Amino acid sequence: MKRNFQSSSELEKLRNGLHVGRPNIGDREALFKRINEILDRRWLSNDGPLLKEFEEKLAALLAVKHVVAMCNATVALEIASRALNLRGEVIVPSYTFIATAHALQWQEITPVFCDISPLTHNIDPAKIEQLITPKTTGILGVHVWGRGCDTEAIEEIAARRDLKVMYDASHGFACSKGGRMLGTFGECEVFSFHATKFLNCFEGGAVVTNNDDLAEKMRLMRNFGFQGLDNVIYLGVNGKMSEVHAAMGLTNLEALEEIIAVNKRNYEAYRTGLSNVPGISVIDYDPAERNNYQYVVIEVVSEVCPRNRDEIVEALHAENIIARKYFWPGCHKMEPYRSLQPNAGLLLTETERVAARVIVLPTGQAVDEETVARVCEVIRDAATR
Ligand code: T4K
Repeated sequence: MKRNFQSSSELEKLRNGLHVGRPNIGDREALFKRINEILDRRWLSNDGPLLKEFEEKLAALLAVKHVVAMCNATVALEIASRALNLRGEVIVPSYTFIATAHALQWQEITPVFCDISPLTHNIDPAKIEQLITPKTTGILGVHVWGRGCDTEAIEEIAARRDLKVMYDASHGFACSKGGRMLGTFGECEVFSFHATKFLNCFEGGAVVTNNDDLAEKMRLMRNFGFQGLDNVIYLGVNGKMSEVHAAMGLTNLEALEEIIAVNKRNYEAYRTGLSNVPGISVIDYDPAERNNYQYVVIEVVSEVCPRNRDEIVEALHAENIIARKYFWPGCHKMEPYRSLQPNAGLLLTETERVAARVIVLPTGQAVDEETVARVCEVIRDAATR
């Protein structure tokens, strides 16, 4: 079990509630057919045919040379940063899921937390240079909510200061930035295919890159460093994606446009439903870009709204709507970072402000317009009470 729940009734409530992150699921028959074929073939993991097909389809969709699928994005981040030879310190936003920071710290690389822009929720390039020290080897940007980072500014700094750039694109599958698909920026980018993500493989992730040598190195690293049957040439781990996970990914890939349409419908219904609630705003997605609309994110501006964010979340939870406060309180306020870097918050003013006002609402295939209307009603009621 991931967490210690306060009581069995809390656990029960979480089981039955309306959740953020209910999985999107494609055609079941297609999935079962693929699983039957896996069983018939008796080839369950280790570079199987479905894994190869999944990697090829993703590469074509993203217009990128290499997709190296892995067991999850956390391991993918670890393998990618190790393959890039990142060491010492890496600049990263604190406003992200804890896995981004942990993937570095796990390898004894210090995540140096950079503040974000309150407008984009992404790392603020104007605050990067002041954090560079002789130990800095790279910048790890995160495309939060699938909205692309300011890749141009980040990569300009990196080129000038001789740093490597990689991105955590866990939220950004099928999204674009400046008309270019996320996945094609920096040295490499990492996607998550966790159950709660836009494209899910139950569990899964991938590193995508146009760099041939890097791709080859990561393929070896995800399989213990084996080159051939008896020869290990790198320190490696078991980062492989199994056939059943690839089967789920391929099946959901076929439902991609359908899932985007449902997410967009819900997103627009939320925008309409919350349009006149004082102090509540729904974050924008640039209509000129490709967006997956996987996250419906609202901000509670307490100067305008009579209730604060936590009171609104409490009201939603009381109605069994399990809205989330991602990414509160920020990585720098979680262990081991709050002990290792007790003063990091001094430079993270916008991170702390944004983390204190964000609520992520339920969406995806499990949510219909009627449900959206109910969630909006609870928010309206709580915000104006
Ligand atoms: N980088 C970024 C920026 C990320 O956001 C993430 C993951 C990663 C890296 C690491 O990716 P992976 O290593 O996981 O591939 C959830 C997800 O578990 C996590 O993958 C995700 N980000 C994060 C934003 O959200 P938790 O701990 O908040 O929630 P969790 O996993 O308990 O699930 C949330 C809710 O979803 C549950 O309360 C109920 C619902 N749910 C979940 C699962 C697994 C379902 O309805 N069905 C399910 O099968 O992290």
